[in-house]
Amino acid sequence: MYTLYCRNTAGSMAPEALLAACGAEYRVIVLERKPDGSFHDFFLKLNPKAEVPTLVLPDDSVMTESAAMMIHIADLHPQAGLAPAIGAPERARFLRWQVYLATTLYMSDLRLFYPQRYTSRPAESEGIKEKAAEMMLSEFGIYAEALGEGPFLLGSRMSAADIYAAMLCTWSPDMKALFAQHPALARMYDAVLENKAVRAVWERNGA
Ligand SMILES: N[C@@H](CCC(=O)N[C@@H](CS)C(=O)NCC(=O)O)C(=O)O
Repeated sequence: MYTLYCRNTAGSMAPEALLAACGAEYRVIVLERKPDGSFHDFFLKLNPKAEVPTLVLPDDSVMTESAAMMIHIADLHPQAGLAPAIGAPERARFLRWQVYLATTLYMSDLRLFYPQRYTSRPAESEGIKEKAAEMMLSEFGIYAEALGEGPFLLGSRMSAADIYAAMLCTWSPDMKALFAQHPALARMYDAVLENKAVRAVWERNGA
């Protein structure tokens, strides 16, 4: 059984949806902070960065880093067909864009929502936020281009990377405008949300 520490609608939503789509046995623990805002010691021991998602695997080892989780979980459940196998021709494309999403869009989102964490000079926060919003749009544009006709990254076959990209879309400050600008993202998002397991996780998260 997997244990996923999460916060609703945060970076844990994609690994949660992937676990569900794979039919894996898992439980989610929605993380609560202590009244003073700090984290409980047990969680800091699991993840010194105190971030979600944090995943405890069935063998009790701990995993952090959402992109690594998406790849690992999908690999462990080949019957779900949510990652091309090692050596398959589409594997490189899948890895490339899964890692792209985590290292560009996810990071821009964090700067947009928590600009004060990226500077020691509070007066700079607005500038960090503005630049992050600009970068997100350009990074989404590059991804939309990569999707082509899609609807998924790998054409007609959904993969873990699509679930992750759909999560990132929900963090866009204006999803409607984003989809109007990039119909490929809208097509991908709607196609991902057609998956019943994914939709149920979106609903549990209140997304
Ligand atoms: N590189 C990490 C980033 C995880 C991350 O930044 N998570 C955010 C939520 S989306 C978090 O828990 N931040 C700590 C906080 O908000 O206190 C990953 O991909 O898993």
